[in-house]
Amino acid sequence: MPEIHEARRRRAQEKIVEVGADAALITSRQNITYLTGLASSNAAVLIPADGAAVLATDSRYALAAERDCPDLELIIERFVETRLATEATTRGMRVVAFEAHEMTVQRHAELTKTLTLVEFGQAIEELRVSKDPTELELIATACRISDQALSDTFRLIRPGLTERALAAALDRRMAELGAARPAFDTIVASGPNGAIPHHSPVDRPLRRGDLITMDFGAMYGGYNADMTRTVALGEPAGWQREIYDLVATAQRAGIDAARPGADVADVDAAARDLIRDAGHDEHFQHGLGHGIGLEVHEAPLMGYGRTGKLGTRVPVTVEPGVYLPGKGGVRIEDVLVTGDSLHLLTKTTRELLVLLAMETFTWPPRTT
Ligand SMILES: [Mn+2]
Repeated sequence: MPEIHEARRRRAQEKIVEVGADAALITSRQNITYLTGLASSNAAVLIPADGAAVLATDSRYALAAERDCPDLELIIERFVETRLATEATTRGMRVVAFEAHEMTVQRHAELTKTLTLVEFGQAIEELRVSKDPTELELIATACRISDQALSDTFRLIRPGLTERALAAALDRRMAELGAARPAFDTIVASGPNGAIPHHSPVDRPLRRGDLITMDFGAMYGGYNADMTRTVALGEPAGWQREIYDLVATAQRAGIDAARPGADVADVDAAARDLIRDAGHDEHFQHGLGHGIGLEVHEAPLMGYGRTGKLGTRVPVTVEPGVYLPGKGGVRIEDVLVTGDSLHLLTKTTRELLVLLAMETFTWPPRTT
């Protein structure tokens, strides 16, 4: 929808004027998608402070660019940045704002041969924080696919199934339900592996008595979901139920605190203080959550030491965990959208699911 992207570029132009540049050279892949509609692994866009934008991408994306960005001046060229630097000079733009966090030292050196570069900061990322209805609908769809894939995969969970097979089953189900791809490498962490927050699935077979943490999400229409559930395989031990209930209570407190106007450090504290008061301070060391959209992790980041207040229509995750080295762990994560009322996009129950499948599963299935 070109008019949406044009409106976004107009807001970007206000930021370009603010930093005193003649133009901005946008090189972040997600920012290019946000401002033009094009998803390309090799593109850059030159946005003048005043006037029409110029999009450069290579021939592999020419047809997609003509289709998705009919309103833009298009340059098909492999060396997108140097070409746009030349275009800027030719058109009398000398001072160009650039994205330092999306630029190598080498490319920067090349561009400064012809341009005066000034830092644009994360101006476009700031525009992206609060989502429009189209974006919220895409994120909601990505979350619906994730919820459904999890619910369809529960029945597979039984002793003998490996972490890797369970992760593959989740990924496959998300694809069948319409996901473009998993938003990130799916985490399945069982038993003692659950103590590693970002464990990569291995060939460990699930065992009765395990807690199993699944952290995954679908990507849909360029937008991401990110959710985590921890389930028990067989009746949980006392310590397992205890940390589960603690994390669930902390997560609820974090969700309730994530309101427009709230300081991100206070949202983090709402959950973290409960975990600390239960004696598990050292067992929860990562941030409470993050914004989500075109990127899985984007502004605002919610953790201690982070600053800023939540706005409205901001999708954020809330994902406290407790990790006991050598024993296991629990994490529960949802996506909510800030607003006047509670608006959770991931809806799978947060009660502890106790899976009682008693037969052993062989993977891959035996062929006879
Ligand atoms: Mn997350």
